Amino acid sequence: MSRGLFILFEGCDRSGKTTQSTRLVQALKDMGIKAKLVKFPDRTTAIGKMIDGYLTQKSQLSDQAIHLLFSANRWEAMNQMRADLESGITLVVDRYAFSGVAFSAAKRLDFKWCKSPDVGLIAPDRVFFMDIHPDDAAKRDGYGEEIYEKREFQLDVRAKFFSMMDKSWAIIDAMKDVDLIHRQILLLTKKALQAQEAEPVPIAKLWT
Ligand code: DGP
Ligand code: NA
Ligand code: NA
Repeated sequence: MSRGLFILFEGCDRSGKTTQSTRLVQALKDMGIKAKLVKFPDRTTAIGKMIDGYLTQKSQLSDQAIHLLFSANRWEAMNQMRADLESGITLVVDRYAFSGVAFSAAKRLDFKWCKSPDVGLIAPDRVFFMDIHPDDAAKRDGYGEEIYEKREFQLDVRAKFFSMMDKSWAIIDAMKDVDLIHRQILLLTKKALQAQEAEPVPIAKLWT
């Protein structure tokens, strides 16, 4: 049995990642493919609760401390994610280490320093970047409730994401119709699954 794929959604806030990742998992399951949704930050763990307190502005933490907590929140999920991939489950992940670097580097923390705690995490096989201009994102429901939802900052975050892209990334126009985006993403995911079937690639690690 072949391993599952690690499909990642990244993007600025309110770009539709949660909607699209949820729909993708459902579509894969409907096709009889084992799939699971994973969301970062995972606010349910002890570390995740500290992150939630920071994001909702109930507590304060230094830029470095929150950066390391976000990374730890990914590391604490690694064993389960590896086990799932090895057992043939395709993981659809909503945010990951690229968010970690983009958000902290946008605060002017050193780019290399930002990457270092996430070195060695499982690498995604395919990344969908939900691209939205922060001016358009700001018009969406609930915008501005959390600490990072400010225009200038999101512009910086978007630029940082662009600086990290490689050929495993696809830029998705997040302003398009929700169903259209879903079909585009499903098609790209099917292609990735077929490619993995034809020529299996082992699980890789980040930034090595
Ligand atoms: P979300 O639950 O996807 O809306 O994410 C919450 C906020 O946290 C959002 O503004 C993006 C930000 N974020 C996600 N991951 C990280 C990370 O690893 N580091 C930092 N600094 N921010 C992150
Ligand atoms: Na958000
Ligand atoms: Na989201």
